[in-house]
Amino acid sequence: MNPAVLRRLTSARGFTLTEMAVVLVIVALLIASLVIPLSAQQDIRARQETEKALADIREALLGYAASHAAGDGKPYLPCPDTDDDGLENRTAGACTGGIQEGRLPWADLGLGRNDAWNNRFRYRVTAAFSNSTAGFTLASAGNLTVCADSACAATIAGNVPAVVLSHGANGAGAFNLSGGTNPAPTDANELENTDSDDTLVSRTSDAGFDDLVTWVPPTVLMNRMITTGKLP
Ligand SMILES: [Ca+2]
Ligand SMILES: [Ca+2]
Repeated sequence: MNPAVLRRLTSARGFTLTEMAVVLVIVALLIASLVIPLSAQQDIRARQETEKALADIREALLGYAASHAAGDGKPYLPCPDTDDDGLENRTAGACTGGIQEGRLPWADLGLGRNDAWNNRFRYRVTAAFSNSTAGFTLASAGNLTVCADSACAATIAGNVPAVVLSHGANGAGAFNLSGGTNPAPTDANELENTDSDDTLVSRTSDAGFDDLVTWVPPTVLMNRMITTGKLP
């Protein structure tokens, strides 16, 4: 064979092999992405969507405090919604019946109606922060504690005024769209988020725990009240 032609053929074959290698890598990557089960991909998307919603809800609660003045001119946070109409339940300034935990009052906040698994967000607020007769001051202290587990050996956040959470993909203990409540969780850490007390759990999801939790840190709330001129 003519050496020039042979050289061309050889170089052409080399180029093809390089190209093939690139194609193989791309195909391998595509196969790898398909190997992650569709359900897992959907779950990841749902968690991301719900995390984003919780971040928006936290901002909305700060905005609510900045735009609502109690009878004494001080700011206050909303009461929970206890009858599934999206509106807070308040009587004579205080949360109706002294109930400080229920659904997030999504209609009052203009967002956060459901999480990605079609359950309501749960909301708990400290009474000293939710009174529309006497609002809160810079000296007010939240009484909620966010812990790393139900034993609460490690506190993640203390003196928290308000907590919002999604019960995650398993939806255990969540307020559902039928106005009722899903069966209670069996996991001890998840149970801590349904027992209507002042201790709540936020942790990386594991076999039993998949709740997504956010809260209004007292420092952030107070800073926002000062910068918006609501509190001296
Ligand atoms: Ca859960
Ligand atoms: Ca609890």
